[in-house]
Amino acid sequence: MTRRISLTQYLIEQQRQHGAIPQELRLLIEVVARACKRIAISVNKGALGEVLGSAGSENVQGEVQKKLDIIANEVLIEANEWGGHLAAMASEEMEGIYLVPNRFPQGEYLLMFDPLDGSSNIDVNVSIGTIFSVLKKAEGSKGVSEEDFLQPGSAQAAAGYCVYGPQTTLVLTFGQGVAMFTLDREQGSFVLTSDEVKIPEDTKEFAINMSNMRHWDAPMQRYVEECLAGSTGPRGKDFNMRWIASMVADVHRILTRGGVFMYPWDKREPNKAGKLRLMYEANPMAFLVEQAGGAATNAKQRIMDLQPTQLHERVSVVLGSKNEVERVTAYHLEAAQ
Ligand code: AHM
Ligand code: MG
Repeated sequence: MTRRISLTQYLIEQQRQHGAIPQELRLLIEVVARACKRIAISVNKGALGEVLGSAGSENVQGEVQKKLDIIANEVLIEANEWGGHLAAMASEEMEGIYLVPNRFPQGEYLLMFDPLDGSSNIDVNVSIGTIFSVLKKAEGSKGVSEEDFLQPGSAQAAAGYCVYGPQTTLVLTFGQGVAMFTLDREQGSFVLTSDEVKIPEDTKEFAINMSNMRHWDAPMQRYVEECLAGSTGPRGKDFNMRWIASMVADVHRILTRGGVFMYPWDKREPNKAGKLRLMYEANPMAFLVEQAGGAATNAKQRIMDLQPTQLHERVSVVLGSKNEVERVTAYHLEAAQ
């Protein structure tokens, strides 16, 4: 019988044998995983748990909040505030940072999350997920403010997501590869199901919201037009397209079988760099994708090199199979010259 490795065991082994993670970080990830299990339970209840539909409020980005967006945010905060490993948290659903209350011990880590990504899919029973990114407060910095969070993605100590789909899967990186864990509902624990996640360098599958095509810039249109031209076009091969409208689910497919995911800048709101958020969507996904051998850019530069200036900053995203990401990026750099 093959040995089943639980998330707890995996994390302890990472800490002990490989020295890959400090104890505090291990505890933090365990707490995040526990919160994800609670979110998975609410997601699964659906209409029976009265968790569907709008909450009747808007978040800082002016998006309508769903009941589950708020529930997931609360679950993550409640689970993480008392453990002693965090200094503060930040979320897509909260305008400012959330300081660990004084009654709890303070740690050195900073946790950022999109509590429920793919909100438009909640009510229609399509995969959604939680995305998270972990940073460490700069040494010697007293107290904690929004400034402490404004570190490039390359400074992440850990990142991951949990996708609530036909299976609940937790995907993690500490900067030494990517591991996937599947939730065993009977046991109530995450079990390691893949520890050498690799994205193939080449692919014939792209993911983009095609309905926005007329608004993209010329290099983006060129790339997709060439894919659509298939075997008789300049690429000489047929491409397939997938768009789930949940970044977690689209990235999960790419980590599983390759592909390229794009949410580019477009002309409708030229002052916005893109739709997705840098700190708690693009950076953690870029970290996972690079650790699996893929690449992630904003169509010009490596995402993890970008210096954030705001907590809720947006960014254009191109990530996945390396050769395709490099091609999209090259088209943009060529056009900029
Ligand atoms: P959300 O964080 O409010 O759910 O928005 C992010 C989502 C991504 O998961 C997904 O890739 C994208 O928005 C879908 O956008 P669109 O509705 O344009 O297809
Ligand atoms: Mg969201």
